[in-house]
Amino acid sequence: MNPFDLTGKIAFVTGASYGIGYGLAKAFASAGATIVFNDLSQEKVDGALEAYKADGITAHGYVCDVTDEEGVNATVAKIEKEVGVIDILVNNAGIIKRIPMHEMSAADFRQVIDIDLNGPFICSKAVIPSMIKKGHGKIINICSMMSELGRETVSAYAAAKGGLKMLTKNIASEYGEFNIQCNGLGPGYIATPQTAPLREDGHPFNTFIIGRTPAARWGTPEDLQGPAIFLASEASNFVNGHILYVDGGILAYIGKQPK
Ligand code: NAP
Ligand code: GCO
Repeated sequence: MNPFDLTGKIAFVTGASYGIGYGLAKAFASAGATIVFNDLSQEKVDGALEAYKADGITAHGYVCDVTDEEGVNATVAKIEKEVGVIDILVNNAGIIKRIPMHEMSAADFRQVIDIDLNGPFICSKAVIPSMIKKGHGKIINICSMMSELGRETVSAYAAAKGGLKMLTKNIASEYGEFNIQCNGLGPGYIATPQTAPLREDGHPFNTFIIGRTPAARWGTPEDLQGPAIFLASEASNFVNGHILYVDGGILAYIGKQPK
């Protein structure tokens, strides 16, 4: 028996048209799972369906905003009717706004919290009843270095990702008895569209992160695939409320000493 096998499982990865979510969905598909994802526009969903098809994956895409509770509930009901009950939920959809806090509007702060923290609450709440009925479930919340650390200009994002760490622990605490495991995956700095502005040629942050990462490189979505399969599979059935950091060693490292 291969404990990492996802054959027969239905994985719903939010915001998985590209970036980390797309990478995780590909990994789950390679382990045998059926892939379901959502995005904000039909255009993005259609584009992603083509990309999945080109990668040999028959995915199921839905237009849904993770902050819209009615829309999420309707989408989960549609998925259950059209594909089947969700076994694995990955709360991946997220945004960041890099604005000095004293210049950030309350509306901007609220929007980040809404998508990055309220969204995972809404999506988890939508899938848990069927997971309880089915007798098992996996919820994986995509946390961040900012679940543990702060930095200039990302106050809303850090507050959301810190909250997501505790929401992860609380879901684990409240639903562990139903054989539902809720864990976090905490990527370090990963090369995706979200971090593209930080990786522009000569951007000081690019040099900073490479010096702050023992692996001395940016991560890729592929670096997250193995850890995500572990958290989505039977191999992690007694792992609950844990944040698995996949950061190349950032959280262990004080930073490269000046030469
Ligand atoms: P990304 O490239 O910006 O992709 C984010 C995805 O989420 C996009 O598909 C986006 O769709 C979708 N999305 C945004 N708001 C949504 C909403 N309200 N409803 C549904 N979908 C929505 O980001 P990423 O780098 O792949 O990051 C994915 C997750 O990993 C995020 O939670 C991020 O905070 C986290 N993370 C990223 C890094 C990193 O270094 N990249 C590190 C740690 C954690 P649209 O394109 O339609 O907007
Ligand atoms: C930033 C980056 C980070 C990454 C990630 C690190 O501006 O600091 O966007 O926040 O997205 O969350 O784990």
